[in-house]
Amino acid sequence: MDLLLTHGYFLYEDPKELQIMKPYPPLGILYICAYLRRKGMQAEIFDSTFSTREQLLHTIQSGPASVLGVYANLMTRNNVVDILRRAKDAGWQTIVGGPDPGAYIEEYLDAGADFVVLGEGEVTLEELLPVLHGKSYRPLEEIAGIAFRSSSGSIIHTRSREQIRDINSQPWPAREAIDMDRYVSVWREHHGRGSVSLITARGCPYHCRWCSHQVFGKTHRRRTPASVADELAWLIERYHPDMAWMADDVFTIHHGWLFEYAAELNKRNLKVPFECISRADRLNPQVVETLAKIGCFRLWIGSESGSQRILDAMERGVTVEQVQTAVALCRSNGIQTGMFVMWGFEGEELDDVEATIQHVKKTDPDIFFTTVAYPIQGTPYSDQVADRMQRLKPWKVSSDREVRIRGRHSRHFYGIADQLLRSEVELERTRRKSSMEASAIAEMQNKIADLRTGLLASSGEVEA
Ligand code: B12
Repeated sequence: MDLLLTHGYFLYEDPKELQIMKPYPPLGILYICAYLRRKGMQAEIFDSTFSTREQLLHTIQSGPASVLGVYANLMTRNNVVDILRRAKDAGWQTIVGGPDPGAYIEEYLDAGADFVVLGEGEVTLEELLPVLHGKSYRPLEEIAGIAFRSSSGSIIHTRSREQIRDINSQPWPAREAIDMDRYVSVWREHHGRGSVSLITARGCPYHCRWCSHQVFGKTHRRRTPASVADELAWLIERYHPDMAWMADDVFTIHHGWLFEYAAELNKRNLKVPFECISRADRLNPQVVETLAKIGCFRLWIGSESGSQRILDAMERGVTVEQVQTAVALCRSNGIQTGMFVMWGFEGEELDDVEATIQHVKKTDPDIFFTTVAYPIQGTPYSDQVADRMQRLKPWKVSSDREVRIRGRHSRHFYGIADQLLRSEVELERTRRKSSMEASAIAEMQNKIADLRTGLLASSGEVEA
């Protein structure tokens, strides 16, 4: 075997996901595997999602040792660090890639990675693996897109890896290398329908200050509508899913593409319900109507804040009104909406929190998720708060989420804001349905008044 690919995500160690049970395979390593196999290399995947840490370690330790490539994001970091260390101990050469390592080159090299791959992994591994297996004597310094330690211990960072120009020429993810049916059946078991994921583009050109552009920069490349339709048709034939998830950062980024894709699906009489993520400014009546026609049943929109001041500070490039209009458009086209809300971005004050509460109440999405902003290393937001940021645990055993930002409102404050938001939205929904007794409504109003008092009282609490 030339390369064993894995990732550090173990579903059975994730109590939150065990309740949600909506797993998808890691497309990045599946793409790499397919590419290397096409080039005649022996690449395999140990998909950790449904497996245990012990099973992975057993595979590593029982050898024979070769080259291990691990995908890491900020959440899987501590598992990945553990895997790298164990693999080194068992004699493997180790490579790490994905969105987290490029932002922490030195840390990953110190934690047991022989190489950090920056950007897309396909071509870099095609060039690196023959050197590691002694089949090529090309100097490592000549291989673009890697960082490693020289024999003197200094870190060598080679020139940037050029991005794959034509992503259509790439083979589809090597789903046959993993137990893909298990993903579909877990979905079906827990949600009554099986789901598959696919991706139509790489990279996002927007510049929201908190978002990581570590792998693809701010570029954007799309596959052809026909190629995506081919993959979808094959997925349906091979795995019989009941729905799909288009895993793009912004699915409706290119309207012309979407209309062509819709025509392609229509021509083939292909329709499978799907969900996707988009931005409010990339939605209009024709786009939403098209989405509905091709089977979109739920659209996720990053709404983030109801305060224009904060949206502008995030460089989100979207207005509060655009979000409200987009959600209403979806509703009138029978598409459910999910909204992401972010608390605690730089400069957020009580008025902004209140604006967000009023915004979500007014917009009334079918679902919304909230998070307290966290600085992903390498983002403008992270640079902005760097001198006030304190890691709560050592890097190796934490993620970029476990940090304190001096001067920001306390976690307690955002906890109350969150409860207030949920209570306000619930009351608003109840009122709309007019299904609740007046006494119950009064009780909810009292709870809201208490929460608002609590929010005000805690607004002076800041992180030390
Ligand atoms: C789909 C997705 C998810 C899915 C994951 C499902 C799955 N198993 O794939 C879900 C919804 C579950 C999810 C959750 C989260 N996600 Co997410 N997600 C994405 C998204 C939109 C697409 C991933 C994808 O398929 N990309 C396409 C492939 C081709 O790209 P790739 O994975 O980066 O792989 C390429 C390179 O990285 C490299 N590479 C990858 N692996 C390896 C391995 C080796 C050895 C080598 C050499 C190279 C290499 O080569 C690959 C091919 O070119 C990305 C954004 C993006 N566009 O990538 C965010 C992204 C990965 N997610 C992110 C985040 C923050 C999260 C969450 C923490 C969010 C949250 N608050 O809960 C969670 C973490 C979940 C977890 N426990 O791991 C961040 C990660 C930032 C970081 N620095 O770590 C990203 C980059 C979004 C962003 N721009 O901020 N996510």
